[in-house]
Amino acid sequence: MQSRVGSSGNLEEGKDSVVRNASQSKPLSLKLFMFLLVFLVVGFVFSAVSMYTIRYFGLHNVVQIAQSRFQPCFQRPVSLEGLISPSSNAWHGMNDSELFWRSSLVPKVKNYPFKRTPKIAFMFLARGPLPMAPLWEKFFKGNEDLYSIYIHSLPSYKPDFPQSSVFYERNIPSQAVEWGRMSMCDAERRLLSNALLDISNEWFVLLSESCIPLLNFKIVYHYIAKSRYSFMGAFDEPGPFGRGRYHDRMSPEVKKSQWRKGSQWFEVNRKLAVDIISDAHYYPKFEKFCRPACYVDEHYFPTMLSIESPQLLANRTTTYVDWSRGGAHPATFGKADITEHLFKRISGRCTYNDQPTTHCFLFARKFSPNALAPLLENSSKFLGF
Ligand SMILES: *[C@@H]1O[C@H](CO)[C@@H](O)[C@H](O)[C@H]1NC(C)=O
Ligand SMILES: *[C@@H]1O[C@H](CO)[C@@H](O)[C@H](O)[C@H]1NC(C)=O
Ligand SMILES: CC(=O)N[C@H]1CO[C@H](CO)[C@@H](O)[C@@H]1O
Repeated sequence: MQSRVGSSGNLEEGKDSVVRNASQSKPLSLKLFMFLLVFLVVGFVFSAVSMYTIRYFGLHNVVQIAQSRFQPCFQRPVSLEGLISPSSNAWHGMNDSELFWRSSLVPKVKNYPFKRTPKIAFMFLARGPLPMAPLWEKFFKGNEDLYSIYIHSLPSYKPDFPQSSVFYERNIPSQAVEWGRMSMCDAERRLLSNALLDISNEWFVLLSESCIPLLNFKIVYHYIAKSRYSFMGAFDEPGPFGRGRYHDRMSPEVKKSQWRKGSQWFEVNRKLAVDIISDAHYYPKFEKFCRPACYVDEHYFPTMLSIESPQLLANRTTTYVDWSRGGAHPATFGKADITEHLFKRISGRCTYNDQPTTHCFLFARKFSPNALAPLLENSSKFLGF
């Protein structure tokens, strides 16, 4: 206490003495003038010498090195944190080439030096709003460490999810998409790339705005996490809508016997996601020769992955869709369709980890917005959550 009071008192005294000196005799200011003159001359000589040495001995390198040595003082120290903690906002400033390059980086050391809880990335490919959002909110509730969400919508669409929503700030930088064109695959790759930025995302599910979950989160998570295979639909279909869409000039990268077809709505693991976004071998062929009416989104990933990693594929999708009504588009389920009968009907015959099962589907489409209310009301009965 005392010393603090004392020192501030000294400062006050110093101020007083400066004021007094200013009005004192001339010899002192002459001395000061001489001192400044000497200082100026020394400074001039020094700068002349240093200019000379820089010009003739290239000493500017020394200056540069000295500068670069100082830089780390002004930057944040390197840490793992920035790489492993995902950003709460899915938006970023990277363009596609920067994003795809960044998300193709794969660690070579297999053991993580931190606790990594593998998550499912739910990737919504939508035009604009997500009419089924309240049902998804209910589905996700209580499983916060096990999922992440990404939305690709029309670039003009302005999302308006409230801050409390799981969809808040989950829109990624997006571009226009045309049905059945390469821009559709580009959007899917863009979603995968964004989801790959989060090192904890291990499985990647593509969904549309008309999709709903058919089971509760725990069952869905377990089903995907315990599967030996990724759920990419891939089959060889003779006839005009299968092999008929193959173009001879896609050879030798893709032979006719390697041509596959499958549902656009897939689930892939991290390895396959990286393979998809870093592919430069098959992409040009599909872009050039799979043109309408080829529907590239039904062929590119199934064909490419069937050639590269057939042993990793279940060759089926887990997203149910009803083609029984015929026509070019599948059936849409509305309010009147939301009955116990519908969900009993959604079963099939398939294999899970090489065992036959009737539990083939985790998601279903297409549901119209007016189906939301009866689904929400009866979700515990029909969907188990
Ligand atoms: C992304 O930005 C980089 C650097 O400005 C540029 O070289 C590259 O062509 C851009 N890529 C795209 C797809 O716009
Ligand atoms: C999927 O199909 C490929 C051939 O394209 C095959 O090698 C693979 O074993 C199939 N997967 C399963 C789970 O049967
Ligand atoms: C098909 C069905 O069971 N619908 C039910 C959904 O929930 C509402 C409200 O609880 C019931 O009135 C419906 O019968």
